[in-house]
Parts: sequence; structure tokens; C-alpha cells
Amino acid sequence: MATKSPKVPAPLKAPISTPSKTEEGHGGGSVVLERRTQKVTPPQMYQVVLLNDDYTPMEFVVVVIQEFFNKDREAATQIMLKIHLDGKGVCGVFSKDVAASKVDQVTEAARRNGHPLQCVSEPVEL
Ligand code: TYC
Repeated sequence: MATKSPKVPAPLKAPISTPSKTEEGHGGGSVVLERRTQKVTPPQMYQVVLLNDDYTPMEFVVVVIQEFFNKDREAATQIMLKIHLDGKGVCGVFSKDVAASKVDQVTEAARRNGHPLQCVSEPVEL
């Protein structure tokens, strides 16, 4: 326990918001706030994509889309048919971690059921 590092980081030598006498020139203690020219950028999002193949049953794909992507049967069927016709289709857009988890869960379910269904995640184009 004695060797464990402290949970709270050591304080900065001087608070950032306190201008030094040198900075202000007269030691008046006024603070200048600069307007940011750009807002903080949102995190990169990832789309989870299913790929077509010749062996995975349509019904299995529809159930996967319903179960893992919270789509109703009609929406899931539309997405499955799009994949079947175009070769691939987006099932949902998530943070990086959640997208990776969806890929793992779908792939695991497919293999458990003996299907070659491919599921990948890719960054959303800005
Ligand atoms: N092409 C498959 C078939 O005809 C159906 C299918 C659809 C497979 C979507 C994969 O991601 C997929 N049985």
C-alpha cells in the first residue's frame, strides 16, 4: 500500500487562470478569456456492416439484425435484402467500443450456428 501512487494528481505549480504580474504588467489580477474559434470535435463514429454471402440463410440474417440492432422485422428484412442485392449494408452506427462489441457478438452468433456471415465495422465518413 505504501508504494501505491496517489489517486489525485499533484496540483499545478500555479493555477492556470491566475495571470502572473509579469503577464498583466500591473498585478491587477484581471483575467482574459479567449473565445474558441471552433467547438470541440465529436468522437469518430463507426458503422457496423454485414456482408453478403451465398450460404447464410436470409432468415438468420433477419433475426440477427432484429436481435443485435434493435430493428423490427420489417426494417430488418429491408436491410437484409439490401445486403443480399448490393453485397453489403449498414445495420447501425455506434461509438468505437460498442461497434467492436456488435461485430464480436454477431460473429460469435453466426459461428455458433455454423454460418459464414461476415460482420465488420468501419469509420463513418465525415
Ligand atoms: N445471400 C444469402 C442467401 O441468399 C442471404 C444473405 C443476406 C446472407 C445477407 C448474408 O449478410 C447477408 N441465402
